[in-house]
Amino acid sequence: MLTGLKKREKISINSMIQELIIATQNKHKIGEIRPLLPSNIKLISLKDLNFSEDIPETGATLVENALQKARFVYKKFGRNCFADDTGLEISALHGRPGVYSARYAGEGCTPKDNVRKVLLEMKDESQRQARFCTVIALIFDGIEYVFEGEVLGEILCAETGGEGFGYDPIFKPAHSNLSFAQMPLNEKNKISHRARALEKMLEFLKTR
Ligand code: ITT
Repeated sequence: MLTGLKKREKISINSMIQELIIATQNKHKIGEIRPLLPSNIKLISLKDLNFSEDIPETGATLVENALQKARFVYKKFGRNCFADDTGLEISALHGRPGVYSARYAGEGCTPKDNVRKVLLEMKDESQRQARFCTVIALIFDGIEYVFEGEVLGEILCAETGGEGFGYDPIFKPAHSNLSFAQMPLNEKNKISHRARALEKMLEFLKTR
């Protein structure tokens, strides 16, 4: 049985815990985000809620898509939630794949197909600058907030490294000798687009 003091402590700790649904079906994103969260934030995945459908993302920008995914989940579950929409923007390809990063090689394509398509399009290109951008849309107590993070870098000429996911094997952040796929998760998390957007959201949540 809890003593009066212990009970009070437990109640005050529980009232500090913020539950947040992460509106993604991408397990790699969850794997990157989870270790960056403080202990007072309890992350709830769509799998925890037995929800396995794809969430529509039909917007023309990362912001529109992130908001669309967060609104979908907020409407369905009525609980605080956030969504991440990420794009790889390559200067020589006029910002492509950008908002089309997930299905760049066509409907039903795999991340490998997308990487191959980028490598092919960049085959004879000497200007290889690119950036990853993540937009996080948070719906907290019914109000929408947007946070953005980016990392600049370049597209490699071949896939390098076995860590990470998606375009990581062909993206080398500026000031690094390693591709994202050559870095252990904690190194990618120090500088990534997603970690930077998340940091802004966590700063905001501290004030709640
Ligand atoms: P959700 O919409 O369910 O969150 P998704 O995989 O469709 O998952 P996005 O539209 O945000 O997510 O991402 C587009 C694609 O960009 C994604 O499928 C990955 O292949 C790639 N991608 C996203 N974040 C990445 C990262 O940190 N490193 C490498 N590739 C990434």
